Amino acid sequence: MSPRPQSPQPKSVAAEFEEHAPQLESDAAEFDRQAIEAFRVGYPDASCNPVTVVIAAYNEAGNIGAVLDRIPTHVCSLPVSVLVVDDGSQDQTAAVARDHGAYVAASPSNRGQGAALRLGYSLACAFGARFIATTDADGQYDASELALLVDPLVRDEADFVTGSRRLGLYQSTDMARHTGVHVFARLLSLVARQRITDTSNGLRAFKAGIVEHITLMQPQYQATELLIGVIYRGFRVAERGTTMRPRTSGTSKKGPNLVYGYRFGRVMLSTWLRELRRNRAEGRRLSDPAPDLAVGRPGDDVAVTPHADHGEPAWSPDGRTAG
Ligand SMILES: Nc1nc2c(ncn2[C@@H]2O[C@H](COP(=O)(O)OP(=O)(O)OP(=O)(O)O)[C@@H](O)[C@H]2O)c(=O)[nH]1
Ligand SMILES: [Mg+2]
Repeated sequence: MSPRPQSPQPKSVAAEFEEHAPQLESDAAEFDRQAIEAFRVGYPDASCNPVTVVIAAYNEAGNIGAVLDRIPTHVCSLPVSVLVVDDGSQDQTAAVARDHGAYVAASPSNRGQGAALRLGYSLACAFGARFIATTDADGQYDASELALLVDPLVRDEADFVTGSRRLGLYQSTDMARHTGVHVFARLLSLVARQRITDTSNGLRAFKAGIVEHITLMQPQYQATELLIGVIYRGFRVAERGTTMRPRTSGTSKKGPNLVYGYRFGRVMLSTWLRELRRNRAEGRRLSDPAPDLAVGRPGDDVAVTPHADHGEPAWSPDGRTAG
């Protein structure tokens, strides 16, 4: 009698990660290099202002214009640039974003929000941003609150500031979402050994220098990879209460709640294992301080002025320097 075929053992999350990570990284890095080159050709005079808002947008033509119109020209007295990363939208997302004054990095193939943001961070750094902020293209966040997040960076009280719907306002009636946000925040607080109340808020700001110290490999569910990476590198993380509304129009790209929760949890676990191992290999402890960050570049003469007044001027086409 021939032996029964053995069904393959399911791989652990860590094993799956180890197997796919190097390939993903090299392919993605090559894609990013080409996209940065294409951006340079498209915008030969490109230069990012000290605060650069990076927005990943996919099929958001109905929302992106209004989102861009609400981004202030200055945050904490610093001029703002906006960079939209659109990868393969089938609608007019890129054209609308350009019309509303943003730089647009557009590529034909869709890779996911995480890949788009990673490319946006690289571009923002390469073109001179000192503080990178993010928001979403679907109108869920209030860009007038960006100053709340940039202010602790400018004052050097934090390196990374994330919005928190639980400390602010969460206008969702979806109880599963409320529960998910709560549960993931508890889990992350445990492994981070500090209180985190919102692990997936898309409104955030951080010192641009952080980018070179963290590993970003997740093509879609990026929020928790970024947050855990920053915490495990020892950077100072702060939260500020912000507003989160239902999206203005269109549908979520993250799938129904169960799928979203499962994939989000998987990314959280695999990132935690990765960062834990990396710290062990380097002999680092969670409480060790982060590498020094240079805010600004040599020869950069823009003054960083702490600014207590959060009233920001409204967007005006003349005031926008980007695009
Ligand atoms: N460039 C790019 N952007 C994406 C992609 N997927 C999502 N985005 C953008 O990322 C932002 C967040 O995506 P959403 O689908 O709203 O996901 P979410 O806000 O995490 O989840 P919801 O609460 O369900 O809305 C939006 O601005 C999307 O347009 C993608 O594949 N490529
Ligand atoms: Mg959304």
